[in-house]
Amino acid sequence: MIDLRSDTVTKPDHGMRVAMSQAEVGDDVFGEDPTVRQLEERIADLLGKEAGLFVPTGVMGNQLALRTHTAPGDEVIVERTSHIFNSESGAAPALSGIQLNPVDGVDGLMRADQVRERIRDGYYWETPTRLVCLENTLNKAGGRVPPQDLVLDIKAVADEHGLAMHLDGARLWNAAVASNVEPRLLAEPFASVNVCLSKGLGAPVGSVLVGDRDFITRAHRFRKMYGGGMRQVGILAAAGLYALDHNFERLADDHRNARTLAEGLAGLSTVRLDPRAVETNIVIFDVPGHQALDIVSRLREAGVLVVPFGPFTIRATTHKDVDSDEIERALPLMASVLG
Ligand code: TLP
Repeated sequence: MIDLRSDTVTKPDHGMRVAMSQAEVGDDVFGEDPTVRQLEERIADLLGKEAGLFVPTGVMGNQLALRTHTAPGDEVIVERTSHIFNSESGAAPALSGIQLNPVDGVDGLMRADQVRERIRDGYYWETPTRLVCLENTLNKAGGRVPPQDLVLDIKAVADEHGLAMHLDGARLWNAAVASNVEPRLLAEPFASVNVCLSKGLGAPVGSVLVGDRDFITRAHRFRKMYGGGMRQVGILAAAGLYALDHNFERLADDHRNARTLAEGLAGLSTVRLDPRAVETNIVIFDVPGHQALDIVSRLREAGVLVVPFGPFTIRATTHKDVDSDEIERALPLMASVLG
C-alpha cells in the first residue's frame, strides 16, 4: 500500500527511536523534564517568541490558545475552511465558551477588509471580537502558503482594533521551506503560534504552543485543566528535537514529490487539478461527476490510500515515508482508476 492519507502516518525511524530511548527525563508536571524544556526553548527561539509549551496534539495547542486569549462570550474570527472551524470537534464553543465567526475566503485566504467588516467592538449587545486566527499552510486549500503581505494587512487591521492574532501553524515548517523564509518571520505577526511535530517532521506525537511568557504561563494552567499535564514526556520531546535536526530540510523532497504527483494526476481524464497550485506537500483534486468516497475505495483496491475531502474532492499528502519511486509507482495505479 502507498499511504498518502496524511503526513501524520509516518513511523519513527531507528535514529529517532534511539534518541527517544536515550532521552533524559523527569516529571514535567513538576517542571523537571530537561528534554521538554530544551524542546520548548528551541521552538520558542526558532519562532522568535519568549516561551513554549509542549502539548500532545495540534488541537490542544490551538484550543489552549483560544482559551488563553479569550473569555466566555467572546468571538474569534476564522476562515470558513480552517481546521479550527471544521475539524476540532466543536472544541472552541465547548471548552472556551466562545463563538467562531467564519469568513468566506478564497482558497482559504481572508482579505483584510473582510476581517475589518466582521470586527464587533461597538454596542454592548454585540459579541466582542477578541482574536483573529490564520492557518499556515492552508490544509483545505491544498497546502498553500498565505502571502506574507496579506497576513501583514490583516495584522494592521487587528492592531487598529487591539485584537491579538493566533496562527495554526501545524505545517509552518512546510511553509518556511517552500517559501524559503525563516519560521520566525512567518510567526512574527502573531501573538501565539502552534506548530506540530507529528506532521511533516515525522515525530510520533507532539505540538508546541509559543507566545510571550505571561501568555504561556496562563496556557500552562489550562493545559493542566484540559488533562494535558504529562510526566516523563522527554521521551516524546526527544523525538521532536530529533525531527527538527533531521527532518526539516527534507520537507523539500515531499514538496517535489507532491508536484510530481499533481502533474501526473492533472493529465488524467477524471481529475480536475491545477498542479501550479501545489506549493507544499498537499495535493487536492476534484473528481467531477464521481463520488469521492467511491473513488477512494477503488484507489484503496488499486493499492493507494488517500482521503475524501468533500463529496467530489480528494486529498493526497506526501511525507517522509513515501519516496519518489513510490510516487512514480502510485501514478499508474491511480491512473488505472482515474485515467
Ligand atoms: N490535520 C489532520 C486531520 O485532522 C485533517 C490532517 O491529516 O491533515 N491544524 C491543522 C491545519 C491540521 O491539519 C491538523 C491536523 C491540526 C491542526 C490538528 O492536529 P492534531 O491532529 O495533532 O490534533
